[in-house]
Amino acid sequence: MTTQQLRPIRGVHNAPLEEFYTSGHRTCQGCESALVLRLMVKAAGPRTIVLGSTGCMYVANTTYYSTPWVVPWMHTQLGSSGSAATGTAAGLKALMQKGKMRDEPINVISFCGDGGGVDMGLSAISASLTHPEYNHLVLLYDNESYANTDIQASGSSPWGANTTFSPPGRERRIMNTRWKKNTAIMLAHGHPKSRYFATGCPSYSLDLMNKVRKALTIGGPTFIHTFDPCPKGWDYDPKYSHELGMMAVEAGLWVQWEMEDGKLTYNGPSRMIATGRRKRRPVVEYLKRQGRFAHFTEEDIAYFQAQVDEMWEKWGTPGISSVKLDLTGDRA
Ligand SMILES: Cc1ncc(C[n+]2csc(CCOP(=O)(O)OP(=O)(O)O)c2C)c(N)n1
Ligand code: SF4
Ligand SMILES: [Mg+2]
Repeated sequence: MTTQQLRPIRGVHNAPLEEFYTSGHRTCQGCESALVLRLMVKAAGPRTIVLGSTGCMYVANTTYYSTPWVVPWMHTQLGSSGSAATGTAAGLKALMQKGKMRDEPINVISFCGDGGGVDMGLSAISASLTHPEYNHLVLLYDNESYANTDIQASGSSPWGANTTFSPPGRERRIMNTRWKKNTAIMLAHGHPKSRYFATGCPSYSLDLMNKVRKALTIGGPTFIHTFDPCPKGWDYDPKYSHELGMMAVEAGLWVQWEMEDGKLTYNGPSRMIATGRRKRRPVVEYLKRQGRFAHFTEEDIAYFQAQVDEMWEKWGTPGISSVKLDLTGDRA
Protein backbone atom coordinates (compact mmCIF):
# COMPACT_ATOMS: atom_id res chain seq x y z
CA MET A 1 0.00 0.00 0.00
CA THR A 2 1.34 3.45 -0.87
CA THR A 3 1.44 6.30 1.62
CA GLN A 4 0.40 9.92 1.35
CA GLN A 5 3.34 12.09 0.35
CA LEU A 6 3.13 14.81 2.98
CA ARG A 7 5.68 17.52 2.33
CA PRO A 8 7.55 19.19 5.22
CA ILE A 9 5.91 22.40 6.47
CA ARG A 10 8.44 25.21 5.97
CA GLY A 11 7.71 27.72 8.76
CA VAL A 12 4.62 28.14 10.94
CA HIS A 13 3.11 30.56 8.41
CA ASN A 14 2.83 27.65 5.97
CA ALA A 15 1.08 25.32 8.42
CA PRO A 16 -2.36 24.21 7.15
CA LEU A 17 -5.19 26.38 8.47
CA GLU A 18 -7.69 23.51 8.64
CA GLU A 19 -8.33 21.97 12.04
CA PHE A 20 -9.37 18.32 12.43
CA TYR A 21 -9.34 18.41 16.24
CA THR A 22 -11.51 21.38 17.18
CA SER A 23 -13.86 22.45 19.96
CA GLY A 24 -15.96 19.93 21.86
CA HIS A 25 -13.37 18.47 24.22
CA ARG A 26 -13.14 18.95 27.95
CA THR A 27 -9.43 18.72 28.61
CA CYS A 28 -7.95 21.02 31.27
CA GLN A 29 -6.85 24.53 30.37
CA GLY A 30 -3.22 24.34 29.22
CA CYS A 31 -3.36 20.60 28.44
CA GLU A 32 -0.41 19.94 26.17
CA SER A 33 -1.56 16.42 25.30
CA ALA A 34 -4.63 17.97 23.65
CA LEU A 35 -2.30 20.25 21.71
CA VAL A 36 -0.26 17.24 20.57
CA LEU A 37 -3.39 15.66 19.09
CA ARG A 38 -4.39 18.91 17.41
CA LEU A 39 -0.95 19.31 15.81
CA MET A 40 -0.78 15.61 14.94
CA VAL A 41 -4.00 15.59 12.92
CA LYS A 42 -3.38 19.05 11.45
CA ALA A 43 -0.15 17.65 10.03
CA ALA A 44 -1.80 14.42 8.86
CA GLY A 45 -4.76 16.02 7.09
CA PRO A 46 -8.32 14.87 6.35
CA ARG A 47 -7.70 11.38 4.94
CA THR A 48 -6.77 10.04 8.37
CA ILE A 49 -8.24 7.52 10.79
CA VAL A 50 -7.38 8.07 14.46
CA LEU A 51 -7.54 5.35 17.12
CA GLY A 52 -7.15 6.25 20.76
CA SER A 53 -6.58 4.15 23.84
CA THR A 54 -8.27 4.85 27.18
CA GLY A 55 -6.96 7.84 29.11
CA CYS A 56 -7.51 11.60 29.35
CA MET A 57 -7.34 11.87 25.58
CA TYR A 58 -10.24 9.44 25.27
CA VAL A 59 -12.38 10.36 28.25
CA ALA A 60 -12.03 14.15 28.15
CA ASN A 61 -12.24 14.21 24.36
CA THR A 62 -15.33 12.15 23.77
CA THR A 63 -17.90 12.88 26.41
CA TYR A 64 -21.25 11.47 25.37
CA TYR A 65 -22.50 13.13 22.18
CA SER A 66 -19.62 15.59 21.87
CA THR A 67 -16.20 15.26 20.27
CA PRO A 68 -13.49 17.49 18.83
CA TRP A 69 -12.59 14.92 16.13
CA VAL A 70 -13.44 15.89 12.57
CA VAL A 71 -11.79 12.77 11.14
CA PRO A 72 -13.00 9.21 11.92
CA TRP A 73 -11.98 8.23 15.44
CA MET A 74 -12.30 5.00 17.41
CA HIS A 75 -11.61 4.16 21.04
CA THR A 76 -9.48 1.14 21.83
CA GLN A 77 -8.65 -0.60 25.10
CA LEU A 78 -5.93 0.88 27.34
CA GLY A 79 -3.17 -1.51 26.31
CA SER A 80 -4.20 -1.90 22.68
CA SER A 81 -2.94 1.03 20.67
CA GLY A 82 -0.44 -1.20 18.86
CA SER A 83 -2.90 -3.95 17.99
CA ALA A 84 -5.56 -1.40 16.97
CA ALA A 85 -3.04 0.19 14.61
CA THR A 86 -2.03 -3.11 13.00
CA GLY A 87 -5.61 -4.36 12.82
CA THR A 88 -6.94 -1.19 11.20
CA ALA A 89 -4.09 -0.94 8.70
CA ALA A 90 -4.49 -4.65 7.85
CA GLY A 91 -8.27 -4.28 7.50
CA LEU A 92 -7.93 -1.33 5.14
CA LYS A 93 -5.37 -3.20 3.07
CA ALA A 94 -7.60 -6.28 2.76
CA LEU A 95 -10.67 -4.22 1.79
CA MET A 96 -8.70 -2.36 -0.85
CA GLN A 97 -7.16 -5.56 -2.25
CA LYS A 98 -10.61 -7.14 -2.52
CA GLY A 99 -11.92 -4.06 -4.30
CA LYS A 100 -14.41 -3.38 -1.51
CA MET A 101 -13.15 0.15 -1.07
CA ARG A 102 -11.28 2.64 -3.20
CA ASP A 103 -7.54 2.02 -3.23
CA GLU A 104 -6.08 5.20 -1.79
CA PRO A 105 -3.49 6.05 0.85
CA ILE A 106 -5.19 6.57 4.21
CA ASN A 107 -3.20 7.55 7.29
CA VAL A 108 -3.71 5.31 10.31
CA ILE A 109 -2.63 6.89 13.60
CA SER A 110 -3.06 5.16 16.93
CA PHE A 111 -2.32 7.11 20.10
CA CYS A 112 -1.88 6.12 23.73
CA GLY A 113 -0.76 7.72 26.97
CA ASP A 114 2.28 6.72 29.00
CA GLY A 115 0.20 4.36 31.14
CA GLY A 116 -1.16 2.82 27.94
CA GLY A 117 2.12 2.77 26.01
CA VAL A 118 5.13 2.91 28.31
CA ASP A 119 3.55 0.36 30.66
CA MET A 120 0.45 -1.61 29.70
CA GLY A 121 0.51 -1.67 25.90
CA LEU A 122 4.26 -1.85 25.31
CA SER A 123 4.12 -5.41 23.98
CA ALA A 124 1.35 -4.58 21.49
CA ILE A 125 3.29 -1.54 20.23
CA SER A 126 6.36 -3.73 19.88
CA ALA A 127 4.38 -6.31 17.91
CA SER A 128 2.99 -3.61 15.62
CA LEU A 129 6.54 -2.45 14.86
CA THR A 130 7.45 -5.89 13.51
CA HIS A 131 4.98 -5.68 10.60
CA PRO A 132 6.63 -3.70 7.80
CA GLU A 133 3.74 -4.56 5.46
CA TYR A 134 1.35 -2.17 7.25
CA ASN A 135 1.52 1.62 7.29
CA HIS A 136 0.68 3.29 10.57
CA LEU A 137 1.96 5.61 13.25
CA VAL A 138 1.76 4.95 16.98
CA LEU A 139 1.96 8.25 18.89
CA LEU A 140 2.61 7.97 22.61
CA TYR A 141 1.61 11.18 24.44
CA ASP A 142 3.43 11.31 27.75
CA ASN A 143 1.99 13.41 30.58
CA GLU A 144 4.08 11.37 33.03
CA SER A 145 1.22 9.76 34.96
CA TYR A 146 -2.01 7.82 34.70
CA ALA A 147 -3.68 11.23 34.60
CA ASN A 148 -7.25 10.27 33.83
CA THR A 149 -7.62 8.14 36.97
CA ASP A 150 -6.12 10.88 39.18
CA ILE A 151 -2.38 11.01 38.60
CA GLN A 152 -0.98 7.61 39.55
CA ALA A 153 2.75 7.01 38.92
CA SER A 154 3.61 5.27 35.65
CA GLY A 155 6.91 3.92 34.33
CA SER A 156 7.32 7.35 32.76
CA SER A 157 6.84 9.45 35.91
CA PRO A 158 9.97 11.29 37.01
CA TRP A 159 12.00 10.30 40.05
CA GLY A 160 10.60 11.67 43.30
CA ALA A 161 7.39 13.14 41.82
CA ASN A 162 4.38 13.45 44.08
CA THR A 163 1.63 11.29 42.57
CA THR A 164 -1.36 9.59 44.17
CA PHE A 165 0.77 6.41 44.24
CA SER A 166 3.82 8.20 45.64
CA PRO A 167 2.77 10.92 48.09
CA PRO A 168 5.73 12.25 50.10
CA GLY A 169 5.44 11.44 53.80
CA ARG A 170 7.12 12.61 56.98
CA GLU A 171 9.13 9.42 57.36
CA ARG A 172 9.91 8.94 53.67
CA ARG A 173 10.05 11.91 51.36
CA ILE A 174 10.86 10.22 48.05
CA MET A 175 8.29 7.56 47.23
CA ASN A 176 8.78 7.19 43.48
CA THR A 177 12.34 5.88 43.43
CA ARG A 178 12.30 4.78 39.76
CA TRP A 179 13.98 6.74 36.97
CA LYS A 180 11.82 7.48 33.89
CA LYS A 181 11.80 4.62 31.39
CA ASN A 182 13.66 5.32 28.15
CA THR A 183 10.87 4.12 25.89
CA ALA A 184 11.48 5.63 22.45
CA ILE A 185 15.10 4.55 22.10
CA MET A 186 14.26 1.11 23.51
CA LEU A 187 11.70 0.66 20.72
CA ALA A 188 14.06 2.14 18.12
CA HIS A 189 16.88 -0.25 19.10
CA GLY A 190 14.59 -3.24 19.10
CA HIS A 191 12.78 -2.92 15.76
CA PRO A 192 15.37 -2.54 13.01
CA LYS A 193 12.85 -3.01 10.18
CA SER A 194 10.75 -0.03 11.23
CA ARG A 195 12.02 3.03 9.43
CA TYR A 196 11.12 5.97 11.65
CA PHE A 197 11.20 6.77 15.38
CA ALA A 198 11.18 10.21 17.00
CA THR A 199 10.59 12.20 20.15
CA GLY A 200 8.72 15.49 20.17
CA CYS A 201 7.27 18.21 22.36
CA PRO A 202 4.33 20.52 21.56
CA SER A 203 6.43 23.54 22.62
CA TYR A 204 8.21 22.90 19.30
CA SER A 205 5.09 22.61 17.17
CA LEU A 206 6.65 22.79 13.71
CA ASP A 207 9.20 20.12 14.58
CA LEU A 208 6.39 17.90 15.87
CA MET A 209 4.15 18.37 12.83
CA ASN A 210 7.01 17.62 10.46
CA LYS A 211 7.89 14.48 12.40
CA VAL A 212 4.28 13.29 12.06
CA ARG A 213 4.43 13.99 8.33
CA LYS A 214 7.71 12.14 7.95
CA ALA A 215 6.41 9.14 9.87
CA LEU A 216 3.29 8.88 7.73
CA THR A 217 5.11 9.42 4.44
CA ILE A 218 7.96 6.97 4.99
CA GLY A 219 5.61 4.03 5.39
CA GLY A 220 5.56 0.85 7.44
CA PRO A 221 5.02 1.03 11.20
CA THR A 222 6.46 4.15 12.87
CA PHE A 223 6.60 5.57 16.39
CA ILE A 224 6.66 9.05 17.99
CA HIS A 225 6.89 9.79 21.73
CA THR A 226 5.89 13.29 22.93
CA PHE A 227 6.55 15.07 26.21
CA ASP A 228 3.41 16.90 27.38
CA PRO A 229 3.24 19.19 30.42
CA CYS A 230 0.00 18.54 32.35
CA PRO A 231 -1.10 21.39 34.65
CA LYS A 232 -3.28 19.17 36.81
CA GLY A 233 -0.82 16.34 37.38
CA TRP A 234 2.31 18.48 37.57
CA ASP A 235 0.63 21.20 39.62
CA TYR A 236 1.43 24.55 38.01
CA ASP A 237 -0.44 27.47 36.47
CA PRO A 238 -1.69 26.39 33.00
CA LYS A 239 -0.14 29.44 31.38
CA TYR A 240 3.32 27.91 31.88
CA SER A 241 2.71 24.72 29.86
CA HIS A 242 4.70 25.78 26.82
CA GLU A 243 7.51 27.23 28.88
CA LEU A 244 7.86 24.06 30.94
CA GLY A 245 8.21 21.95 27.80
CA MET A 246 11.00 24.21 26.61
CA MET A 247 12.66 24.20 30.02
CA ALA A 248 12.71 20.39 30.10
CA VAL A 249 14.39 20.29 26.68
CA GLU A 250 16.84 23.06 27.57
CA ALA A 251 17.74 21.27 30.81
CA GLY A 252 18.49 18.10 28.81
CA LEU A 253 15.81 16.22 30.68
CA TRP A 254 13.78 15.57 27.55
CA VAL A 255 15.85 15.04 24.40
CA GLN A 256 14.54 15.86 20.95
CA TRP A 257 15.73 13.34 18.34
CA GLU A 258 14.67 11.32 15.34
CA MET A 259 15.93 8.11 13.79
CA GLU A 260 15.34 7.49 10.11
CA ASP A 261 16.48 4.18 8.61
CA GLY A 262 18.78 3.65 11.58
CA LYS A 263 20.36 7.11 11.41
CA LEU A 264 19.96 9.00 14.67
CA THR A 265 20.00 12.83 14.80
CA TYR A 266 19.38 15.36 17.58
CA ASN A 267 16.91 18.15 16.84
CA GLY A 268 16.51 21.78 17.96
CA PRO A 269 17.98 22.76 21.33
CA SER A 270 19.01 19.14 21.99
CA ARG A 271 21.24 19.32 18.94
CA MET A 272 22.82 22.55 20.22
CA ILE A 273 23.48 20.88 23.58
CA ALA A 274 24.86 17.70 22.02
CA THR A 275 27.22 19.63 19.76
CA GLY A 276 28.45 21.86 22.60
CA ARG A 277 26.93 25.06 21.19
CA ARG A 278 24.63 25.51 24.15
CA LYS A 279 24.87 24.76 27.87
CA ARG A 280 22.16 22.79 29.60
CA ARG A 281 19.97 24.83 31.95
CA PRO A 282 20.09 23.63 35.57
CA VAL A 283 17.16 21.29 36.34
CA VAL A 284 16.35 23.23 39.53
CA GLU A 285 14.59 25.95 37.47
CA TYR A 286 12.31 23.31 35.97
CA LEU A 287 11.71 21.44 39.23
CA LYS A 288 10.90 24.54 41.30
CA ARG A 289 8.10 25.52 38.94
CA GLN A 290 5.99 22.43 39.72
CA GLY A 291 4.05 21.44 42.82
CA ARG A 292 4.82 17.76 42.26
CA PHE A 293 8.44 18.46 43.28
CA ALA A 294 7.61 20.94 46.09
CA HIS A 295 8.87 18.50 48.75
CA PHE A 296 12.36 18.27 47.18
CA THR A 297 15.27 19.26 49.42
CA GLU A 298 18.58 20.64 48.13
CA GLU A 299 19.90 17.08 48.32
CA ASP A 300 17.07 15.75 46.13
CA ILE A 301 17.67 18.47 43.55
CA ALA A 302 21.40 17.68 43.54
CA TYR A 303 20.63 13.96 43.03
CA PHE A 304 18.27 14.75 40.14
CA GLN A 305 20.84 17.03 38.51
CA ALA A 306 23.55 14.38 38.93
CA GLN A 307 21.37 11.82 37.11
CA VAL A 308 20.83 14.20 34.18
CA ASP A 309 24.55 15.05 34.12
CA GLU A 310 25.30 11.33 33.94
CA MET A 311 22.92 10.94 30.97
CA TRP A 312 24.89 13.56 29.06
CA GLU A 313 28.40 12.91 30.29
CA LYS A 314 28.59 9.14 30.70
CA TRP A 315 26.06 7.59 28.31
CA GLY A 316 27.18 6.05 25.00
CA THR A 317 24.77 8.30 23.06
CA PRO A 318 24.58 11.41 25.26
CA GLY A 319 21.13 12.05 26.74
CA ILE A 320 19.56 9.28 24.65
CA SER A 321 21.01 5.83 25.29
CA SER A 322 23.19 4.40 28.03
CA VAL A 323 24.44 1.61 25.72
CA LYS A 324 28.23 1.75 25.29
CA LEU A 325 30.43 -0.33 23.05
CA ASP A 326 33.24 -2.13 24.85
CA LEU A 327 35.38 -4.46 22.74
CA THR A 328 37.92 -4.97 25.52
CA GLY A 329 35.56 -6.62 27.97
CA ASP A 330 35.63 -10.19 26.57
CA ARG A 331 36.52 -12.57 29.40
CA ALA A 332 37.36 -15.51 27.09
C1 LIG B 1 -7.28 -2.53 31.49
C2 LIG B 1 -7.63 -1.25 32.17
N1 LIG B 1 -7.13 -0.99 33.39
C3 LIG B 1 -7.41 0.19 33.99
C4 LIG B 1 -8.24 1.09 33.37
C5 LIG B 1 -8.58 2.39 34.08
N2 LIG B 1 -7.97 3.52 33.44
C6 LIG B 1 -8.63 4.29 32.54
S1 LIG B 1 -7.74 5.57 31.95
C7 LIG B 1 -6.42 5.13 32.91
C8 LIG B 1 -5.17 5.97 32.90
C9 LIG B 1 -4.38 5.88 31.63
O1 LIG B 1 -3.18 6.58 31.76
P1 LIG B 1 -2.40 7.04 30.48
O2 LIG B 1 -2.34 5.97 29.48
O3 LIG B 1 -1.09 7.60 30.92
O4 LIG B 1 -3.31 8.19 29.87
P2 LIG B 1 -3.69 9.59 30.56
O5 LIG B 1 -4.92 9.35 31.36
O6 LIG B 1 -2.53 10.01 31.39
O7 LIG B 1 -3.95 10.53 29.44
C10 LIG B 1 -6.69 3.98 33.67
C11 LIG B 1 -5.77 3.34 34.62
C12 LIG B 1 -8.77 0.77 32.11
N3 LIG B 1 -9.56 1.60 31.43
N4 LIG B 1 -8.43 -0.41 31.52
S1 SF4 C 1 -5.22 15.91 33.63
FE1 SF4 C 1 -3.47 16.55 32.37
S2 SF4 C 1 -3.53 15.24 30.52
FE2 SF4 C 1 -5.54 15.11 31.54
S3 SF4 C 1 -6.82 16.65 30.49
FE3 SF4 C 1 -5.91 17.62 32.33
S4 SF4 C 1 -3.99 18.59 31.62
FE4 SF4 C 1 -4.65 17.12 30.04
MG1 LIG D 1 -0.49 9.59 31.14
